[in-house]
Amino acid sequence: MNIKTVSTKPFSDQKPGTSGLRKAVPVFQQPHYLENFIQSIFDSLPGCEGQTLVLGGDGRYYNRIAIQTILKMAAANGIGEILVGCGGILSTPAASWIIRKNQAFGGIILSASHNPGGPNGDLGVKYNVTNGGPAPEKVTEAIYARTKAIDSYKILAAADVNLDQVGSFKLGTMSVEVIDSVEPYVELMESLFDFDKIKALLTSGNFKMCMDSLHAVTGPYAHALFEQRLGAPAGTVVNGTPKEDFGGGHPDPNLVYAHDLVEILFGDDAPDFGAASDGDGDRNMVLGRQFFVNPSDSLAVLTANAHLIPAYSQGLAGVARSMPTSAAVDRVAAALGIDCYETPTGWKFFGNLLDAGKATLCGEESFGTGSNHVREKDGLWAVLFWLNIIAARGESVEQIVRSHWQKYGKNFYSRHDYEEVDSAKARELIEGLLALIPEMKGKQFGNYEVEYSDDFSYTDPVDGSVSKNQGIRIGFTDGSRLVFRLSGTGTKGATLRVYFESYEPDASKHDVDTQKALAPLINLAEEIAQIKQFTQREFPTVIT
Ligand code: VG1
Ligand code: CO
Repeated sequence: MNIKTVSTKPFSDQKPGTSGLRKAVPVFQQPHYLENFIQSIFDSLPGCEGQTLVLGGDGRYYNRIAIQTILKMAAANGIGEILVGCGGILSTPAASWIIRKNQAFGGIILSASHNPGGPNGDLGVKYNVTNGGPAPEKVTEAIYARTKAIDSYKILAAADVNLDQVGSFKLGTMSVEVIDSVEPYVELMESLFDFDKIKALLTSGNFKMCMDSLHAVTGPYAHALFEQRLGAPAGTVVNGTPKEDFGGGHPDPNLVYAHDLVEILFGDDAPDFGAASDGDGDRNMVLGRQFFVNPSDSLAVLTANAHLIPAYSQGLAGVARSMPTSAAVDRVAAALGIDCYETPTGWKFFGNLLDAGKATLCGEESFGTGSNHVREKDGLWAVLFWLNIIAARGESVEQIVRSHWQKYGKNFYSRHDYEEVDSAKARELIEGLLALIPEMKGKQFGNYEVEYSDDFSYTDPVDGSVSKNQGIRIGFTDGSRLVFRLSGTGTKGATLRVYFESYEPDASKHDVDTQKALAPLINLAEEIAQIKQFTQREFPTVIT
């Protein structure tokens, strides 16, 4: 075996963010950049020698090249076996499932999720642990510490291997198993949902759906599930062939970046149901005919209807949501008499709750929902969950959501993103807010009185670990709330996220346009934070 030890120097910018290390492709293309980070992962995993790891990515530009490098480095670092998705493809939830199903030691997922791809787009590397979920902070911190000290890495001198066919072979002494990327995931979904009921709905002739995979990783999964297994007509899945640059778009399922789907669902003769997923398949957007489902509401509706789903019919242990996610699900949890946990942004914080059996469903306002079936959020799982509810209730998406509001009241909710703003100015805005926190309580702004204000800090109820500085919250006595935080996934400048929420129990007021209903809070956020001045923007880049 020809193992080379290559000397290198640390890069100072390899700190993993909300979801792994994300950088522009040219950054990853610098000599030793990817190798340093991968070696730092191996160096931070005591006992990984001889173990099984899972490897795959969302198919974006540089995925194939990076996978070849990682395979040769794994072989040189004494990894026993690698399970790699055919063509180097695994959606994030599928990778999580493959780790769990095979009781692997962990996995490396290549993705920058919803960020654009291509030679000038982004790439990302994320390490997932034995439970199938994103590495907790203590692991990502160890990896980061190692990136700052690294002076060499190991790589096997070998030719590239063929990953385009299922099969097994050796790379040095390491076994490589090229596995079907899609089938195990389809089997998992079939074990959770009532496929007969969903199939009856999709083949009834009275129900039309459109799934937009945005040229990203869910294409092959969606074709296999909806068209092949569940009988929906060919053409149900659009943009279903993954492209290395996602067709030039942002593979982000929201009202701005998935606007083709939005136009179809809000157009004449619209289908009954629309859905989209992101670059790596862990997010979902759900639409009814001329109706948008806010992701925070989606989590609440799934929770309230979980008893209709075979996998969850015995009841839920609890639910969890990220802090900026609206409190709609809290009301359902209270009605069901189950616990509701509030965590920082990012799926890694749900792992312990899921492992400890404290939560069954989890969700984030950023189009992410999932359950204890894997340890990642799962876009197609959410789509199937919705289809199963629709099939079981025989009602439209709009009817289901409206009756939910009728029962629980409505949490008007919106997020405004200011993308690619000046990092120093964004930091200044946050510092300014932090300085205001101590004097906020009791302050009156028009009709609003501040009930509390803090920089959110989370103590994990399972292992007691503390995560500080997770976003600024300003809560008012009427239950409404403002949240400010900086994105940990962007790669250009800074992205400011501002979250608005207010509660309306009166169903006769549920038709008010969301931005109008929240206008007083939106104006207040501007007054308090001087967003226009600091971002130099009149309007947000994305409004959800
Ligand atoms: C964003 C979302 C967060 C999500 C994260 C990763 O993080 O807000 O809810 O978990 O992306 O999702 P941030 O730090 O940019 O706000 V994905 O689909 O990019 O893995
Ligand atoms: Co994603």
